[in-house]
Amino acid sequence: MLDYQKQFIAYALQCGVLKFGDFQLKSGRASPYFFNTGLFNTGERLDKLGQFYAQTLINAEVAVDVLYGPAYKGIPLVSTTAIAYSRLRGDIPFAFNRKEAKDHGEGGVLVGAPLQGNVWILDDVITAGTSVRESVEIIRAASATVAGVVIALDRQEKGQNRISAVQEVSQQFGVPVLAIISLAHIIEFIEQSTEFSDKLPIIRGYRQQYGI
Ligand code: OMP
Repeated sequence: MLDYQKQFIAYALQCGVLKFGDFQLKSGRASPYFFNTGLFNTGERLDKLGQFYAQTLINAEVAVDVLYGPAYKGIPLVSTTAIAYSRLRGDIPFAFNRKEAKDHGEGGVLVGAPLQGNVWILDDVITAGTSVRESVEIIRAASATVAGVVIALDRQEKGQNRISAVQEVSQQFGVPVLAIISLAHIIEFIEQSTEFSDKLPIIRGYRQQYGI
């Protein structure tokens, strides 16, 4: 685990984004942990979140021409990541979509920079992959390349096809899906901490049962 990944987990715990307890997931599974990115809900938190996304792209040493955030949650995400990325690597264009196409003014569903070259989709967590699918269609319709997807957490859980939602998206569109952190990092973090050591057996058990 890299330093910034450790810092991200510590910060997510501090903000209440990462919680341990009993949670019911969209899939119906009972999970001993939950990651609620909606709690990155202050200026400072959003600022830091953008730095972690930008760091993930930079660490992956990939070509990045445009950042794309699917509405609605991807809009603050792409804005803060573009700011952070521009500070670390120089200016970077960004774009997002409207949920409702405008039929007047400039028209269309896209706002921001033109989609061209290697476009990276920024999302929070992938559960069913619906928003990524829509984003891929929009980007390809603009004749740009979907270079990949960046998410905050990869839960590394088996879906219906025995692979994870992240692997499914990656295979279906033939692109990498980068995550700031994964369940494996959370487990490593807990192993190294004294504060959460009591959570280790139940989280390991959960991974044993549902992990990929
Ligand atoms: P969308 O961003 O709208 O796709 O929602 C993400 C979904 O993932 C929501 O239904 C959340 O409840 C769910 N989710 C998390 O946000 N964090 C987790 O750790 C696990 C889930 C989940 O239900 O799998």
